[in-house]
Amino acid sequence: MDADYLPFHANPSKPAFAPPRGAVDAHCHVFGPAAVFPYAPERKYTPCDAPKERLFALRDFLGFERNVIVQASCHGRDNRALVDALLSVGDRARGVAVVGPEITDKELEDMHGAGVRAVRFNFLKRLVDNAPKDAFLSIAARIAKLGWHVVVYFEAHQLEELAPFLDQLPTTVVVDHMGRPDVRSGIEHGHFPRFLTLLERKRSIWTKVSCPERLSVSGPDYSDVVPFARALVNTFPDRVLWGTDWPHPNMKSHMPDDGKLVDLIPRVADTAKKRQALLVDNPQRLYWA
Ligand code: 0GY
Repeated sequence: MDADYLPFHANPSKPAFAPPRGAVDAHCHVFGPAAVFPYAPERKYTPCDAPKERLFALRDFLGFERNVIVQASCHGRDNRALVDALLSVGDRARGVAVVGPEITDKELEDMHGAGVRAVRFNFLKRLVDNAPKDAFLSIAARIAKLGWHVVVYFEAHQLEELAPFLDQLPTTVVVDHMGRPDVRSGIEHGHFPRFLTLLERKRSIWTKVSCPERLSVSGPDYSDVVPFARALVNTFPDRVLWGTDWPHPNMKSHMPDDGKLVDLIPRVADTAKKRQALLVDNPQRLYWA
């Protein structure tokens, strides 16, 4: 593990909010254990091991029933830890893989059998050396045939440049962490209005109202992030997902208490109907239909 890497919270609090039956944590990761599933040579960080057993124990403790596990950059294109976690819980998890153009149709079909339903294209320069759009488009055309979708991770300032690429994707597209707005700008200024316009314009684009701990400037009650998530939940109630982002790689300021993250949900989705869509019906439709 890197010297400055913060491990996940050892004793998160029990949330006061009880998620509805069938609730899905739609953004989380498994890391290693490195002795079994080594980290990728090209990785930009070396995390603390965060094995599947810890993830599934957290799922139960927080009151969730299912997970969508997202391949993170520290495992590169080696999806073995992800697939192993998926196979060990059957229908209770789905996966988002990272693949390159070298992937064979047989490998994609095997991943589908394990529960993978999407690929992730990561555009964060601090996480990946390159993000080849042409290769991504050819991968998207192939995975579309399996009924999969695309998850994209970028920062708010990259949206303008990426919009034509997003327009070319033939599948549903899920944008990680609300497109990473700069919360100091407020919801009516900066890049966030452009993101809202994109979702208005394209019904195939969804987003995760996740990662207040990464976006907040005000600190661990995350009040400054709530208006962004509320705006998305209220405007696009059938195209939003929620996730813990456990084990929260690359946090520098603090490590969030996962129970407190769950307790933010009623502030973001203020009716039972909105919470049912956010936590159960939307992920069910996208990952389990
Ligand atoms: C996240 C966020 C981060 C890391 C990754 O693939 C990754 O390594 O996604 C980050 O550092 O912002 O969603 O886990």
